[in-house]
Amino acid sequence: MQYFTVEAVTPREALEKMRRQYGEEARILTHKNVHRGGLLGFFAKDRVEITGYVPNRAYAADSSRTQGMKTSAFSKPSLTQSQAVEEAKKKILAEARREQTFQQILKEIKGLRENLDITSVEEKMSPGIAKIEEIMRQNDFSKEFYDEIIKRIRHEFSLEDLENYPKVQNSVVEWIGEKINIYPPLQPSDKETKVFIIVGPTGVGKTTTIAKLAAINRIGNNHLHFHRVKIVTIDNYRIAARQQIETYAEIMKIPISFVESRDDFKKVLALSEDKDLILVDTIGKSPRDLSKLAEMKEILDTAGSMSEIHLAISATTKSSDVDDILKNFEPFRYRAIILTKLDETLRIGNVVSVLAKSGKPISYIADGQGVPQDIEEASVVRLLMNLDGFRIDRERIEKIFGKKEKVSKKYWS
Ligand SMILES: Nc1nc2c(ncn2[C@@H]2O[C@H](COP(=O)(O)OP(=O)(O)O)[C@@H](O)[C@H]2O)c(=O)[nH]1
Ligand SMILES: [Mg+2]
Repeated sequence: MQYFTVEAVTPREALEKMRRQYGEEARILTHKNVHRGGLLGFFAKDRVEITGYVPNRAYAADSSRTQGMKTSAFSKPSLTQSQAVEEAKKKILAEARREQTFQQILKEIKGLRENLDITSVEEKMSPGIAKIEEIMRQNDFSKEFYDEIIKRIRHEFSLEDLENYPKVQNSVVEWIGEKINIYPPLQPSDKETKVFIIVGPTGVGKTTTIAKLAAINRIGNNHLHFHRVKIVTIDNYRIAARQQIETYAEIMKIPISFVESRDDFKKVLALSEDKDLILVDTIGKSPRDLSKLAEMKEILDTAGSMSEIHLAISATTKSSDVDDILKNFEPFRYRAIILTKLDETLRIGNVVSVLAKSGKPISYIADGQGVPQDIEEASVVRLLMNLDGFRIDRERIEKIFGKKEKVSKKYWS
């Protein structure tokens, strides 16, 4: 007995192939469609597979003709033959079972693929999500940041609600707001002298911000203002860039001291006990000059617990640089970020993404070169208003995050 498997594209071709190879006596046992090729069943081609056998010619031919009687007396060969057929059946059944398992797996993969297709259909069906992603990208939010927001949309919105774009947008703006941390502004204290220090890269607006803070806290009409303000400039690079701040101090009639070393600073602090606010400007070259930064830190440490350090960062800085700056200045243990030059960019996603990740709060926002009007206490509302592409419902976010007015209004009206 000879078993065979024949495969072809069509049933007719398979049959012809079987006849050609195994003759007229070939018998078919199974006949099925199979998938061939492709990857995990994808792109597979359908083919026809025939399995069968050719009866043993010695028995078949002989028994039917010349040795008819003899053969009938020989039960053994016919038994062997039926055993063989049984075996063939078993083999084919086992094969079929394997095939069944394979088909099952194929079915599951197909199901998986269909699920995937459904997801992409869902994505296609909610242009709202695509639009949110696009706007967030335009605002320079990091991928990590907007992926999280989109995940949250998917999680919290029903398919029906997803159709309501204004609603989705309002929630997204609110969630971005939740990620922004705010540090409270300077408050005078009866008991002690406050030392407010600004560090940060060159050119971000530290000196300008010190002048603005001096002005709004010294001569603004806010009843909470400090009465005795002093400016100290620490210049451990000995760059002697004094004129800019000296001019401001002169106009505002605020005393100013220049300090180059730890001892200098100690002396100035000791002589300033009568002041209730000391604003400290620092001069640096490159934040990568770590030895100079270490020296600066040593000088600033002199102020000890009286002091709080804020790090100035320009809103125009790209996110990888913001990340570097946050790290380089980490030894200063700054409490908060002063965000400068907000007027120079419509994209604040970069800074918001990095700050959200680091958890650092923002204390002040500077949005122009004007001293003193272009500064305000940081507020979530102010930052959200700066987002580009979203229609911001100001009343709503003020209800959630608190109303904030421009400082110039608060101090100068
Ligand atoms: N557009 C804009 N320019 C600013 C702002 N703050 C400071 N500047 C300008 O940035 C430049 C550097 O400022 P400066 O205070 O000297 O930076 P510093 O090196 O950090 O002390 C100056 O031309 C400032 O007028 C701001 O909020 N917006
Ligand atoms: Mg400066």
